[in-house]
Amino acid sequence: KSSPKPIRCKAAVCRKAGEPLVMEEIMVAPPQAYEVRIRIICTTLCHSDVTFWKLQVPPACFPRILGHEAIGIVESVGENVKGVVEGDIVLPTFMSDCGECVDCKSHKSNLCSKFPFKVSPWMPRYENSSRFTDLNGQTLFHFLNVSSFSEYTVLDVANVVKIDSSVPPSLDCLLSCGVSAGVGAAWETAKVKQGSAIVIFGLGSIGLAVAEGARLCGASRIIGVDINPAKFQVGQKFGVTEFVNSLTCENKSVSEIMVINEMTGGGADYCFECVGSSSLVEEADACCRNGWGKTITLGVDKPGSQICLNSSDVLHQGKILMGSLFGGLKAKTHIPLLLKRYLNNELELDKFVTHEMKFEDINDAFQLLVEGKCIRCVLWM
Ligand code: CXF
Ligand code: ZN
Repeated sequence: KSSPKPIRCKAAVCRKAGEPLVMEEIMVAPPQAYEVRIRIICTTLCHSDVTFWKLQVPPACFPRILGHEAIGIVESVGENVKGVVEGDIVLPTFMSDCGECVDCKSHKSNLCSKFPFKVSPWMPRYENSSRFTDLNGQTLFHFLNVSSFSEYTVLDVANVVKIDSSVPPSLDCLLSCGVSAGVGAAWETAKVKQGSAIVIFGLGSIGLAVAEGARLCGASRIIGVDINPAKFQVGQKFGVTEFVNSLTCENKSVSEIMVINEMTGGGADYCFECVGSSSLVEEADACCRNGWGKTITLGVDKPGSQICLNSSDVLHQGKILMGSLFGGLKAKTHIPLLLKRYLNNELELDKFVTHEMKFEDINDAFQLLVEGKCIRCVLWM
């Protein structure tokens, strides 16, 4: 078989922070060893795409191809690629799963230590190496090991999960990031027990996915906390049973007025911070029950922000605080299990898709997400 050639295709290039993406023809180089080149079938937008579209300071870099929730079909493979062949359907994941390091081999972690998570503009296995150029030969940067806002992209084999094709692609792609992160946080990181009372701070897409995960785990009370009262109605579709409007707390915080404490008779079993505010992590911790309450943080605050907890409270209260990247899921192990749960009519993926559009209309999709008008907008290539 002849070796793969560069491909010319369309991509939505982010040339300047906050400016509309530019649909252009680009060149996608062949996959190197341990890499696969895929044709994207469809892609969705996650809030991190918006964050890195707007960001003006490092690690921002332009021109860049954003996008990290997608599903694709393998067009060609580089040397030494095992486990996937041309024609396979694969789900890209921003978290690597090399399968070989101590951490990937342990069931206790999803944090690959061969390719530790970072927001790099390059391919993970090769230093300062991009597979994208524009038609003037200028390098285009990668994003989160995926860069799916392009008809073709190149991924490391550690960042693709082979999946069977019985689930519609528009639902598959949800599992690349946001929905997996939320569902996994309840299921794998917190290991929510049946009958528990949980609190979700922030009912955006991630918070709603936590609710879905908690519902699947059999939580009996799912309390949503948000500043937007309209979020209760949305949340109910995802299993939210009660709502606290944190704006109507007489200028006090949710923990100060003890509302969660009262509702749950002493504190929640689990709290999830889904906004990305370190002070909300402190709030979440304060709303957990002494002795066994667990707080899970999923939100991303500004670089360098600190969480401040009183040390004697920590000692006396015996609570747990855990971070959850990608819901603690090991991409190659857990994504096929989530798809199985969808096929068993347990995991409800359909309700996350609120909009569908053509890839060309990607700037409209950005607007919808910025204005908080969509959960997931699927873009068809
Ligand atoms: C996020 C995960 C937390 C750090 C920034 C990127 N991944 C995808 O949205
Ligand atoms: Zn994401």
